[in-house]
Amino acid sequence: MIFPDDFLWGGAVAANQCEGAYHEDGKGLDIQDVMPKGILSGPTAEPTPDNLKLKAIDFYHRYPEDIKLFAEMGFKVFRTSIAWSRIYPNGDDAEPNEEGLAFYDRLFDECRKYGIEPLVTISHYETPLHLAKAYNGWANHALIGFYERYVRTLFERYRGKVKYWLTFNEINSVLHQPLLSGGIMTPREKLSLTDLYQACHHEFVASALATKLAHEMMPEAKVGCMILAMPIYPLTPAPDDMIAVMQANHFNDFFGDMHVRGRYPGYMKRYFRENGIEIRMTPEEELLLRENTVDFVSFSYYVSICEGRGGENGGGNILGGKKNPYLKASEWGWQIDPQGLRYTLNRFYDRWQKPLFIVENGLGARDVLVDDGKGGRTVEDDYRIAYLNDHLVQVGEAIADGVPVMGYTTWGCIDLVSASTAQMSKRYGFIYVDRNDDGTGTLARYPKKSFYWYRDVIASNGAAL
Ligand code: BGP
Repeated sequence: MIFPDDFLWGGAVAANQCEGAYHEDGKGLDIQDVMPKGILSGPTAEPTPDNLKLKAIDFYHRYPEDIKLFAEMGFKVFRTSIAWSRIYPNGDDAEPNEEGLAFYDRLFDECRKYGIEPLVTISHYETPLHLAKAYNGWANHALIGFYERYVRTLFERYRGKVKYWLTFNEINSVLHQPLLSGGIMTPREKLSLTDLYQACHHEFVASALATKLAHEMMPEAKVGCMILAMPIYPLTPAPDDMIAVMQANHFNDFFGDMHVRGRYPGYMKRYFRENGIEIRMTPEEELLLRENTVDFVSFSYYVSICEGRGGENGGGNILGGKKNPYLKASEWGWQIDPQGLRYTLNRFYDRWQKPLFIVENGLGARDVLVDDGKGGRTVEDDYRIAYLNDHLVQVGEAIADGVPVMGYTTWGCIDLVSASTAQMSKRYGFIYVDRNDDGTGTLARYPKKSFYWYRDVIASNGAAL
């Protein structure tokens, strides 16, 4: 496998799933602090002790140890998010919280100490709770202004330290998980299609504003959108099924089209027309979208699904999907399809002609800690090595196909709290964290077998695959 010399190998996490310290140093509450069951339940009135994210893996205090381990693996890049409510505790405050800003200074400095480039998600499923409660999150136009103030603060503070920025994690998920993704308190079934697409519009405008500001304030910055990607295959060769696939793709491609082409595509205008959806937008917003398109497209990749008549539900991730009889699935029913990653890279590059960055990929599994025979403990996670190896081989194929791939960050490079289940037992890491679903555990870190495998892959720039 031949990877470019400057290929950005690394790993990814999100603040709410690893930091903990949910009300330290002036942090306000965010929606995750009241979502103890992940996407499986609605918000609680206030943080409850069963919410593992309140402490998570205590990355807030243990980050020097963790970054050191990432450096041992040879990471070139580390993707994390900034918790919005550490910077603006309520989201609509007039002044930022200095202690929150100082934390990320320390974190980015620690990365830079080892030559690790930070890749920052500005908003990763962690809308400040006050913005959710008082404004109904991204359903409200006012969020654009609060987000703008927040990103301006970030860019002023971290220019020179952070070059790569992502505006919204898995932006297309807002259609499916409005609370998790957009801080929208109104339950999904009570939201009209107009409400949902209006929220998308607000995020598009905010994303374009962030891109504009980044380019003005940090000439060397690269800004990307971030999409939950999944190839969709027809259940049969029936032309009807192929059209169903095309239409299903539109609902995800729409988000990339808005960021790369900067205008509403014809297929969405038709959908809006036929479903009585009317988006309020100003000519200034339309111009902003057109003039501030992204530098690269990033995406998460875990599964592929099927579309068409019949079929059985249950093959997808948080977006849902139909089963593919040719694929095996993880314990949580997420279908495993390494070739789908090559296909996705090719399809996205054909469509957008922008550099691509795989910022999430990995296998959630129940790991078992065992003696390593040398007095320590480890996890023999050959299944994870196989998953990642198979996917990276397909990344290599896509690069050979001529697709410019900037880098690859495995999801949950250290075990963290799962977004969908809100539990620890769905683990992705190269590093095991001793914490259990009931909250017990020492929080000690143990490199797994995959830790050494990834170290060799990076050291050989992919030749070891
Ligand atoms: C993506 C999210 C992540 C992450 C990952 C794995 O949707 O961007 O935050 O958690 O999926 O999902 P899970 O934790 O549900 O297995």
